[in-house]
Amino acid sequence: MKKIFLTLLISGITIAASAQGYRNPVIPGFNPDPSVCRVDDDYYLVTSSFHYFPGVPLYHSKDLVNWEMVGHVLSRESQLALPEARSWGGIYAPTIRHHDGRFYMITTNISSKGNFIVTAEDPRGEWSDPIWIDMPGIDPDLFWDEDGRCWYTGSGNDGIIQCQINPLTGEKLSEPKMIWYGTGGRYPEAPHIYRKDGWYYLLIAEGGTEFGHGVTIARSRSVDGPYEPAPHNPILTHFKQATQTSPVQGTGHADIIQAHDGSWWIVCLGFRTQGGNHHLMGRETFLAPVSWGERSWPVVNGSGDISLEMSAETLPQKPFESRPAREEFDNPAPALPSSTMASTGLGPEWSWIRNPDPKRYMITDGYLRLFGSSAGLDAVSESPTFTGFRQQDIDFTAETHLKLCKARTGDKAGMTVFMDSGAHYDAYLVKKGNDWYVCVRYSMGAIEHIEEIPVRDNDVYIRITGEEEFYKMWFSEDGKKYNLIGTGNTRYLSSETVSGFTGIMIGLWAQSASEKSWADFDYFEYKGM
Ligand code: 6LW
Repeated sequence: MKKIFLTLLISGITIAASAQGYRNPVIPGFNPDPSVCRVDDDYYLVTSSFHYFPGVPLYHSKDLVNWEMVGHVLSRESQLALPEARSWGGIYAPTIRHHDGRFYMITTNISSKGNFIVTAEDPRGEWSDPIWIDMPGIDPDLFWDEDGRCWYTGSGNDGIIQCQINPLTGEKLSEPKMIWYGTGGRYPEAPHIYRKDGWYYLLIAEGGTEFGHGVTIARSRSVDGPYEPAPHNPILTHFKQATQTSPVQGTGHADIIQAHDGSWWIVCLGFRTQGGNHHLMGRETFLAPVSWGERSWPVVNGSGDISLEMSAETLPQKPFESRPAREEFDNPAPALPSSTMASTGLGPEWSWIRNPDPKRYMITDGYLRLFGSSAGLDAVSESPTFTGFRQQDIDFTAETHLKLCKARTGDKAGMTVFMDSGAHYDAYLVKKGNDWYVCVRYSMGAIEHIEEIPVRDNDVYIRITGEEEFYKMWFSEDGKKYNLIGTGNTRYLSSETVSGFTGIMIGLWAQSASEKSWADFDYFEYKGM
């Protein structure tokens, strides 16, 4: 039961109910490298997307706790080419900022030409084509100084590199300069610059995005340094005795923001461990309060670490209508302007692998219709017929009902828990001659194992359940009685086992050598426990 504090403001009897406490992660599932900006009392947050399309998910909030996914910044191929990108390629960390009435998002496409900016007046609308910047490295940040100069600060050459730029042309206006190497952790990265009380603050991440991750900060009287490190670095880490047994690990890659009520907050990435020291849902977005303590250095959550249950007093909470657990595929989602995948009718929570062919996806007659191609889930360069939904809970149930139409021998379709091309468990229907089988496939690098059970016809229900140690695959012929057909250890699909920077996507997929068949999915249901 949340205690509600009622605050009576002197200027009038205005009752602002702020809530006590919230749950982390505030944006669950594969949402790493968060960056946040504010316009009045609207907050916009972006995360990395690697080889998934569209790129750079965009979230909106009124209170930093409740977030709604409003689309993607990179929604067209002219913004996001992902040639042969893998789960450690494509789009790395983004930064979102608002300046003089315009939104800017800067990021890196390591599978294309590197660092670039896109801009928009309406963040939910169409963003510009890329403005490329000839700077090395990743994790670019944009900062406008009081004199109007715009500074690019990024991670490159084993330190933090900076130059003045024209953000509308990408032109470099000063010689690049190394401004800080961090406090000695490997991979000093994720820089952001802030101006407060006459200081320039440089926030970075060090230690690498695994268990040794942390956030450090330094400050200077001039934007290009020299920067003096805080005495209490790392200001946020779980790589310390007090938190190495916490269910939250890997905290780092952060962005600080002042809320519209004057309070300060930090968003960061972290991951929830399961089955020992493994994580499956990728790095997720967490929130913590910041206080400016002694000699005006920021202190995160009082102790420099965070938890799943946070007791901080929040902004007045304004939750959004939650997404229905079951998507019936009978109402195409409103198309985002100029989005390549608008024609599919699928909402922003769905993602594709590399640049998909929109013609292979459509919502028609109340079905999501997928036209399989010869590319399967093990493809490393093409875009298989697949659309994925982020796993957001350790314990969940995902379910669908499909019919495989005009199928030839070998054509298949089903559901998958997908970490990467060589790391997924699939439950699917396949045609062999005149017979139909439901199969479970364990794909773990060079190891593949398939089990099959004969079924009556081309119409089956498939369910995948997740828990701490296992994914379990089920099927039903009547939608009532489900039969367990497979059990896979979560650890063999974890980021620690597979590497890469993404997280599990629960995918609907189809594959057809003949390219003449299609799969009709009449619903997808996801319930977190
Ligand atoms: C990102 C870097 C990092 O660019 O991992 O955790 C890289 N931090 O800052 C990919 O997410």
